[in-house]
This record gives sequence, C-alpha cells and structure tokens, in this order.
Amino acid sequence: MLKQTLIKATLAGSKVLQHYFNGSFTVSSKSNINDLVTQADKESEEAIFKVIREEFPDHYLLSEEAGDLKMDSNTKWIIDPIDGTVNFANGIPICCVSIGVEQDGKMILGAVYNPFINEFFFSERGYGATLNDQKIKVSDKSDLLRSCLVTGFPYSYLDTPNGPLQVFEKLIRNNIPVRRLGSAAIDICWVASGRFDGFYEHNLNAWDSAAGFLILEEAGGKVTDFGGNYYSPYQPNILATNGKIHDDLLLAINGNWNP
Ligand code: 2AM
Ligand code: CA
Ligand code: CA
Ligand code: CA
Repeated sequence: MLKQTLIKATLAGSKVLQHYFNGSFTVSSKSNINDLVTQADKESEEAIFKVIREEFPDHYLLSEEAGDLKMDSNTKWIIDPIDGTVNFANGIPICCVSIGVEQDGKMILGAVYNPFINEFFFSERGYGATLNDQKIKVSDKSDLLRSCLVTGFPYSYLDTPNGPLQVFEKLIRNNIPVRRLGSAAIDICWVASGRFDGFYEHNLNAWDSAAGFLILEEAGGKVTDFGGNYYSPYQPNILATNGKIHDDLLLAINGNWNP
C-alpha cells in the first residue's frame, strides 16, 4: 500500500511539472535571486500531499516548500516536489519529483521520476533498485582518474577550504570529467544506473538526497558524508559513488589525494 501510494504521489507531482513546462507560471525568489520557487513547485507539492493524505492522513511529511509538518508517526515522507527548479524554470528537461519514505528512522522506499525523458527510478529496501522496472547497478570503474563524476554547487559558501570550488579545481586539474546537471536527485540516480561513477555535493537538504540515497545503496553503491561516515540525509554533505572510487574521492574532497 505504501509502495502504491508512493508511485501514485510521484506521478501526481510529475503531472504538474508536465503541465507547466515551457508554459507560463509565476516564479519568485527565496534565499537569493537565483534560489527560485515556481507555481509548479507549490502545485506539485499540493498534488503529492493530496495523494498521501488520502491514504495516510497521520503520516509525517517533510517537504521543501511546506517545510516540516511534524506528526506523531513512525512513517515520514521526505518530498522534493521539483528537484532542479532552476532547470525547470529555464525549460531544461533535467528535473524530477523525488520522494523518500522513512520508517523508524530508516529509508525504506525511494522514487525519483523525470517525466520529460520518462525515467522512473525506484527502490524498496532489500529489493534492489530499478529504472523503469529494469534492475540497475553501479559501474565497475575503480580508477578515479578514469571516472566520470557529477556535482552541484550551493548558492553560497563556495570559497571555504575544501569547498566546492577547491574540490572542483583539483579534479579538473587532473582532467577528470566533472558534470553539473542541476538536480541532485537525478545526479545520484545516474550514479545508481552506472552513467556516472560518483557524485558529491556540499550543503544539500534531506529532500534532495533521501530517495536517491536508498536507490544508490540498493544499486550496490556507497553513500557517506565527507568524513567517510554513515550518511544521513539530515546532514549537508554527500559523497555517493559506485563504491570502488569512494576512498580516493574522499581523499580528493578532503585535500589529501595525490594521483
Ligand atoms: P532544488 O532544485 O530542489 O532547489 C543543484 O545543485 C541542487 O541543489 C538541486 O538539487 C537543488 O534543488 C539544490 N539546491 C537548491 N537550492 C540550494 C541551496 N540554496 N543550497 C544548496 N542546494 C540547493
Ligand atoms: Ca529549491
Ligand atoms: Ca532539491
Ligand atoms: Ca525543490
């Protein structure tokens, strides 16, 4: 039931994205002029909430635009109604709905759907991960120098030591391809399906990574914070890889990698 509701909610949100994409919608700024929220973010969130509330009115919802709707429940839905809003607002079809379900403090279900290229990533803890119902797994690449990586940049704190620019510079100076798609949830899923070998990003929120975290782990990948410790979606920094380049990328992020 939980699984069906998750799929239904993800599709309901994505319908809103499809409805507004390349059309007209209101756009406003949040923390700064490029931190956007559109009418589609809000309506996608409402459509998702409606599906969940119909089945599970008592569940806890945590969602980017509505915030923390705490309830006394052991089941929490962690929702990003559009991940990649800046892309969405520019008509770039790299954006998605991302929803994770946490039970008793553990991620148990994750769904990430990009309706523009019809890619539905899904995972249930213990049952692997799929892309459009086909099993996926991470890449076999073990040499960081031959890897293809993806990252994202926060809107602030770019110039801290070992911050996003320093890590990026180090990798680029070693000729490692590092892409920047603009949707953290899609980035993680594309590591899960083997397109990328690793993803790292500073300063994410729980709704950016909760679903992707489970999808990647179930696809055989490894997810930690920048200290190499167990990852929790409630802390900001994520390193998500195929497992084989994890230690070297960790060293690169912390400034100690000598290829
Ligand atoms: P969003 O589109 O849901 O806002 C791009 O690097 C990723 O960062 C996207 O997943 C984007 O999610 C997220 N993001 C948006 N605003 C951010 C901010 N102020 N700081 C860090 N990440 C942000
Ligand atoms: Ca946002
Ligand atoms: Ca997001
Ligand atoms: Ca969002």
